[in-house]
Amino acid sequence: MSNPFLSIVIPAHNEENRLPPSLAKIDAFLQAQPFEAEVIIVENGSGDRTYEVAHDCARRYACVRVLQTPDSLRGKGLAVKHGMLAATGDWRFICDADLSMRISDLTRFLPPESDGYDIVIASREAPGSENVDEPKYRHFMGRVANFIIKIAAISDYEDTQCGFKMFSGAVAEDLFAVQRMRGIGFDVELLFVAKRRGYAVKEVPITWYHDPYSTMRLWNDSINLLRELWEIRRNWRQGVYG
Ligand SMILES: Nc1nc2c(ncn2[C@@H]2O[C@H](COP(=O)(O)OP(=O)(O)O)[C@@H](O)[C@H]2O)c(=O)[nH]1
Ligand SMILES: [Mg+2]
Repeated sequence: MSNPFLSIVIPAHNEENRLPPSLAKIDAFLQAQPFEAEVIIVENGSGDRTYEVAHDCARRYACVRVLQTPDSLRGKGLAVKHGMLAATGDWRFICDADLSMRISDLTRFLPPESDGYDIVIASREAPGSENVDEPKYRHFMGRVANFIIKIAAISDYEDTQCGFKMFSGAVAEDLFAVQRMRGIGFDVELLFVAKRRGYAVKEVPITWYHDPYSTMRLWNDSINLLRELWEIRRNWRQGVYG
């Protein structure tokens, strides 16, 4: 297959249970679309059979392939960068393994809806969005994180952290080449650099179905996010992003 229209990049860490049902939904959706697509699973740092399960899925679905980051250290940012730069689609979509939005909503991130935009991000806070089954404490933590992100790095968005983001191929090549953050600060970093580059970003309100299983480590990931926010500012001052 040469240069598909769409690449879906799925970061996967300890996802042996959630990957198979999500890939079944994604494959069924893609089968019904008029365009070519590839799905790239990027695993790292798992303590379970995620990598083997991903390969089982790749054998079942022709559009799926599996990558691992070189040093097998964990990190969502590391995995997404690896997958996005390996992808060749005209449009490239980051997609959490739990698929906590309706797969049919994917068309809202593609032309004609994305016409005139370089990046289309899902938002759980924009008018028209909905949170299904999200516990109050999780929502509160998300709001605190957003408050800190606004002060420290970028104040344009109510939700930088949602795991569904579309990039045009050219913009993905540009942004992911300079992305440095290995953890969950990578979304902020991408949007921070995108703003400085003048890329046009669209927010799409989505219905979010909360999945109680989480690969996040509350304390570690929060501390890492703070550190990465600081690193983003330092990198910018030092001209790292060009
Ligand atoms: N490759 C990789 N993926 C990760 C890592 N941490 C989280 N992810 C993926 O990031 C996505 C979001 O994680 P999830 O546990 O759903 O986060 P939550 O929705 O915020 O609770 C999932 O696809 C995870 O497998 C990591 O260290 N490496
Ligand atoms: Mg999730």
